[in-house]
Amino acid sequence: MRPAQTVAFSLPTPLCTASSYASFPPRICADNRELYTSTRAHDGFAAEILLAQRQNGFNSYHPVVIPRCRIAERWASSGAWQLPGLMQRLQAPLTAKRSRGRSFMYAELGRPESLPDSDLDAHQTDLVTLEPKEFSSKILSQGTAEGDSHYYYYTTQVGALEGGQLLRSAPEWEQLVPEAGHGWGSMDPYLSVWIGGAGSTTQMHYDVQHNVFVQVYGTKRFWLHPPAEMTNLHVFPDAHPRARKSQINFDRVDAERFPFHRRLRTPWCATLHEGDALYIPAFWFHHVEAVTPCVSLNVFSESRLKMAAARALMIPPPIAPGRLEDGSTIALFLAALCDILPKIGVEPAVALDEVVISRFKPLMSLQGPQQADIPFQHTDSVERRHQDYTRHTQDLVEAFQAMDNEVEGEHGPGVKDIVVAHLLEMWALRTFGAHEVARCLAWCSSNVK
Ligand SMILES: O=C(O)CCC(=O)C(=O)O
Repeated sequence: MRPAQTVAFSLPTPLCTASSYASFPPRICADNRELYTSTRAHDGFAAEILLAQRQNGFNSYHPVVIPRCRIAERWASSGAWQLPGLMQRLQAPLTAKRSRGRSFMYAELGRPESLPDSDLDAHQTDLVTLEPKEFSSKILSQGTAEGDSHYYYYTTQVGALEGGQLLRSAPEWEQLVPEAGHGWGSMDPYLSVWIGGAGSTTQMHYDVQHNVFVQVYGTKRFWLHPPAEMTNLHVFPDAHPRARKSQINFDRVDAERFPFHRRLRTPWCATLHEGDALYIPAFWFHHVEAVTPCVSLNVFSESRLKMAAARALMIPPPIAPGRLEDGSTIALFLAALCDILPKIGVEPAVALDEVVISRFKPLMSLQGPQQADIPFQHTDSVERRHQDYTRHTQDLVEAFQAMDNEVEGEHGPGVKDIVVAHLLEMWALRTFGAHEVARCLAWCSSNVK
């Protein structure tokens, strides 16, 4: 068998120049140090982030670095969040992730209807319980001759540490919420801590919450891609335990398995030093590398954009559940997609093709007998059963309009692509079951006109 073709990882150095994107961050206003005072813009968005974005020529749906952010600087300089001070404050043992490789890719296990995690070997981690001092010495020696050849990572919600004492020691964290008005979302904002050694990476992924990330000890580097790069990043399917993460190993890209990788544009880069903060809007992809041993804190908070997307994803599948093998249900399913999708500006053939090649083909071979064994029955009976999807269409148009209202500038279509991929998979799953999603969408992609 021919070995997989590999190409070297092509992440640029920070502040990349030869790029179709501008360098990141091109300009930061030096006097923008009062991040998150009580000031809010008229729509409740933190005025200081908007200010930093405007001063950089970014729109409001764009990541921005706030160097020497007031809260971050206070935390970094107090010593309480520096590695030695933090380890002293922790009494209880920590349960950390341990890996032979440097890449940490979190999986949500035990979800009721999920695809098998076929790539376990590549990202195998186990959990180890260590005394804080022991953990600290492991991450400080990580990658050196004294190290034990493993990589260690610890992350948790700060509220879970020492009976909530650490959270109470940093009450200003609540100011790190970009959109005001708790209560309109389904999730309360929370503060998390991330502690790891030099070289560890967190795999490229997006979150549906806004993220304000603060560096309190050491140096961390981020690579960011806008939502429109979803297809090129070959994201795991939504029913997969590693949903939202890229399937690509960026240390050794398999160009044959991930054909869209070559279309990927140069990412934005941001290097955070102690006292710097980074705002990552919901749905922006980010890949993170600890340049040195690091302690970071971040606040995830609800985004109106996620609420708008959730509205689209609550719309049920257009047809009743059925068996893939009976042939007429899948034909009906495809007919419904062809009716509904164009009304929200989506070309069914393109959307199906991209979802299958980008998300499913790298995981499993979808060619050959798998597709042929579904009898195609686009007969009169299908035409007769073809329903009126006006309600579905109206609901989707409204939900997409709500998303448009939240995203300023050119990134709206990228968020919609993510939601459409999710919707196609969710409808396929609820119509045919988790184990048939790949076959259903591959069949639709091959038979759509
Ligand atoms: O700092 C890290 O390693 C990961 C942080 C991250 O993925 C996040 O804040 O979403």
